[in-house]
Amino acid sequence: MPKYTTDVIRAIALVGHGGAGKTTLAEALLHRAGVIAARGSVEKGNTVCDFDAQEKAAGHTLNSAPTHFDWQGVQVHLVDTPGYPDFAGQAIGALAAVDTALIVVNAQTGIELATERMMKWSAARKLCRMIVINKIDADNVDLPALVNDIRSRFGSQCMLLDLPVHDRREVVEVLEHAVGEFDTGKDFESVAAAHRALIDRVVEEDETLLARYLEDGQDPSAQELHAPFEQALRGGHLIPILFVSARTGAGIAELLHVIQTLAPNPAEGNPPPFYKGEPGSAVEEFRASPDPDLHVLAHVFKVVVDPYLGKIGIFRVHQGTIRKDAQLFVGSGRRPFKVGHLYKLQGKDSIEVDELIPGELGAIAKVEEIEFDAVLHDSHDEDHIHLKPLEFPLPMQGLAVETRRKGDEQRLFDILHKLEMEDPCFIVERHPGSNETVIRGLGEMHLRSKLEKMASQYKLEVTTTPPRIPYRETVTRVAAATYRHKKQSGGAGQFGEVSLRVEPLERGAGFEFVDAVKGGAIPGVFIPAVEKGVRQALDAGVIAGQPVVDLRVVVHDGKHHPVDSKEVAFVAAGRKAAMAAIRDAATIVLEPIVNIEVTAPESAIGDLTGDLAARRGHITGTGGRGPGVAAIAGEVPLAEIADYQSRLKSLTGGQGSYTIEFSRYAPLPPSLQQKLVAQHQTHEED
Ligand SMILES: Nc1nc2c(ncn2[C@@H]2O[C@H](COP(=O)(O)OP(=O)(O)OP(=O)(O)O)[C@@H](O)[C@H]2O)c(=O)[nH]1
Ligand SMILES: [Mg+2]
Repeated sequence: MPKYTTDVIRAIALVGHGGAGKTTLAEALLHRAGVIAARGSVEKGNTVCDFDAQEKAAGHTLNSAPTHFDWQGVQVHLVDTPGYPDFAGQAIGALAAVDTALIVVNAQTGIELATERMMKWSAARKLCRMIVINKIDADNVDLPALVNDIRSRFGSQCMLLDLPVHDRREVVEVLEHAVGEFDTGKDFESVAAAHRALIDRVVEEDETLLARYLEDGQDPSAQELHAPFEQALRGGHLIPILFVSARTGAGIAELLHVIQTLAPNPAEGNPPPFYKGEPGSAVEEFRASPDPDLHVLAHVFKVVVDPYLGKIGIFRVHQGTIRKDAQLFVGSGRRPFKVGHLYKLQGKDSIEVDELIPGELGAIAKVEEIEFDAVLHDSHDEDHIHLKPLEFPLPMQGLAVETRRKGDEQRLFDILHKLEMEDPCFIVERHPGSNETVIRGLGEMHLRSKLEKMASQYKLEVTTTPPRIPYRETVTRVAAATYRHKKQSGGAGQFGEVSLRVEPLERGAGFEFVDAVKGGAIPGVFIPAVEKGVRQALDAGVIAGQPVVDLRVVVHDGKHHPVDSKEVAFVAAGRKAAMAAIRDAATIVLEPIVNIEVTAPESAIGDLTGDLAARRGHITGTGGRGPGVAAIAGEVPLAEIADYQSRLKSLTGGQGSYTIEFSRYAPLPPSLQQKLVAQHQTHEED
């Protein structure tokens, strides 16, 4: 096995909209690099990256898939990611594992939803970005118009690093090629002009170089340009645009050359945003250094639960060298685990290796403590290091699930728990009150893929129903109440009196409990009991049976009895006092509002906006998403879209799709609130 050093490592994620050709591009790169003898296709279901049965059936990527290959002395770790917004969790996770994001754009459809999102998300992670325009072989593509579009949308720092030539059958790199006998046709300006623009930009990063260049007009050497080029990438002052056809192979060798010579190695990218600090204490930035001889620091960016191999943690090494048989800790865990086998992944294949150096991506299996976002390390010095959390959309699309067979309940929980571990945008909620188990994801397709996986991989059949809407209650004015709990039954009595007041807090603030009792009116030992009672009242809800949020409860007075005061008495008094105050505090019901993004044929947009308006929604934007396809963005109450999938299907002839994410809680209109309150009262009386 060849020995590598970190400077030859390149870690790259292929990101971008669904159908842009990321998986096909990965296939072309792996083929060109000699990893696979023949190129598979998404249509045939035989690509390296879409190896999962569900992906093959769906014809698109559902999970991120790490691969690796060697090219002219560099080792490239390439992660293919899904483009569909339903599976965004996997794409966002991969951003934590690379230095470079290749944002793949479909030449036929231009800038799409995920193009914009990935440009934004990868910038937020300070990744070096390159835009790869794929499908240049296709008919009716207008590449200059697309480049203009990209530059006007993302800025003039998006610059041509290569150009399609000879009828788009080939591509020529313009940093190294100053001039040349290339026929750029009517598509683009000359190679010379693109070359000049690029050099002008790169030399700006280095004052000495710039001064010399201005004076003698000579191009700096490739070697001299390297460092300023990396600096421009790191700073986001340069976002190269490249052209490829994953189908014909045009531009693939040039892309590999760019990866080899210009994509940053782990030391040249922006350092990963690590923090150090014990829970609850101040945190400070921590600089991991891609040095193979330091302590180990690796970050788990993906977890897979395999029916045979158990839990597989897929990680990137940021510092130190992980060796087979080493002892590693997970986060602040006290007990180390032994690295029995160490792997590099190649789609579905795990290739056993002896060590992984900084910059590399790898995997370990059968370690139960490993979880998504965990930091692996080999010394207690690094117990409290974590990576700046990735920002994931908050899943809101819900389904209540129940097993078909009685007795399968425990299995259901176990399986849901496994699915939850694998996907940061999939969550499972248990509602003890209603005994409901609700799964939440980003869209209907997302949840359907989980149900399919439960059926095929785990052989568990479930029935689904729309879940209850997670309403909340909140107070809108200050109100106070006193409650005395007194019981005299036979022997020892119970006595406790609580005076408290409730105060509204801003939306999202949650719950604050303040003990303002003076002079021991309620002895300190009973304050936790009062808080317990208050929390019981808040959890159970007061006017509509929904949890009460965004309020401060200040306990300011009370009474106790030297003999009869007991914990139970103060729990009861706290609960009842809180309920009384909340009843008096002009309490309202809040409902969840979600951001919705609908993609559908242009012809259906009018109907869809009308339909959303009728659902109390409001549209924040509409826009083109490629030929004949449009997108609508807006906000809508979650309660109004329980049946949206079937409506969308009928309005678009099955051509539409949508995703939702949590936006905020907002007051329920009074008439709807009355209905909910009345329902709750009848329920209480039953
Ligand atoms: N004409 C042409 N078609 C291509 C090219 N690359 C990919 N395709 C086709 O585009 C479709 C989508 O390709 P994929 O590779 O699955 O796209 P993806 O970006 O991985 O899509 P997701 O996994 O859904 O995010 C497939 O039908 C490919 O055959 C190309 O360079 N030219
Ligand atoms: Mg794909």
